[in-house]
Amino acid sequence: MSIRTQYTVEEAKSLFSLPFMDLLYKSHTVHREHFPGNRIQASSLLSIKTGKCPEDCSYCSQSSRYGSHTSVQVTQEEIREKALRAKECGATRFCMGASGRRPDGDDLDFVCESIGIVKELGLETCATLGMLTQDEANRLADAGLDYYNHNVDTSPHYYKNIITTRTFEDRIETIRIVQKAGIRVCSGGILGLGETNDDRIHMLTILANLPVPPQSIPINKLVPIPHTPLQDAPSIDPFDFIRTIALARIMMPTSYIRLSAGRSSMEDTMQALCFFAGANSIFVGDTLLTTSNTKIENDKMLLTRLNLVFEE
Ligand code: SAM
Ligand code: DTB
Ligand code: SF4
Repeated sequence: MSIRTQYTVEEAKSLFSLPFMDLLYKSHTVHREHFPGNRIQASSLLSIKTGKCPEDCSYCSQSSRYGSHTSVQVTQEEIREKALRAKECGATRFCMGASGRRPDGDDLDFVCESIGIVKELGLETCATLGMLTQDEANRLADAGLDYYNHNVDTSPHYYKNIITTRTFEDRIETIRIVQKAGIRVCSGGILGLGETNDDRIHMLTILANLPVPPQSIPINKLVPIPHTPLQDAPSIDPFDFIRTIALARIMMPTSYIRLSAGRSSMEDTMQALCFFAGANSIFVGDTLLTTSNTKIENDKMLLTRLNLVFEE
């Protein structure tokens, strides 16, 4: 079956504004054509270098502009322990995140070695380290990195309201570099930054129209962080959030859609609707990068109540 991935923004808008039930019926049907039902992939996160970031991303706890003045680095022993714990929680992928515009100093050597440690435990690896040169991406590929996370976050038009120290184009360029190195891409966005539905639709259309769409698409709900410019951002309408997931599923039918940050502030019923709309991945574990995640006991209970199982 040929899979359609080229969409105009106008086509995406008409999908997004279908009657809610029609949109979910369509997205769930597309989901079942490409994935088995009732299965959720789980990933786990660890911040390997936290804080003191020179970038000004308005949502982030780690920017030095909003008070993060110290940098903390984990050891490889801690990485091994956290990866083992992630596996116990049902994760099949372990994502190592670092603050910063791009890797510096010994960062890349450290990550390349850590990839080996995590893979030895039988987990897939993901890293999110900011911008990369082609040489750095090639080194990560040689070390066996499975996925690289690099979010576009929002629409090109709205991007400059959220981050001024880099551009939307910079993000796309790094995605291109990662793909050229043969690493699978994880790229999505954050909802609740004050953007409109048109911004959300535009962001997804750009991702879907990439020469190869990201294999993994995280949809984050903003976790408001005190002292950042977005600390009081109004929370997004839940139905618009669900519509955005459904649109991502329809336009990127073979990608995993991850219901990412922000699950702690969602009712179980809201999460269930997101899964019905096409989300088939979550982050498990006590913490995301710097903030709390849902408790694994609660996630397991939710899966049981919905007869969902973790993908192995
Ligand atoms: N420093 C690297 C970079 O910016 O590419 C990697 C780490 S960065 C924290 C990874 C992603 O986490 C960001 O691109 C953003 O999409 C997401 N994120 C950060 N803070 C968030 C928050 N408060 N709420 C929701 N998502 C957030
Ligand atoms: C993604 O899209 N979300 C994750 C991961 N990729 C790196 C990060 C969420 C961070 C939430 C805020 C925090 O814990 O600092
Ligand atoms: Fe730095 Fe990444 Fe946070 Fe932006 S999102 S401030 S680049 S750690």
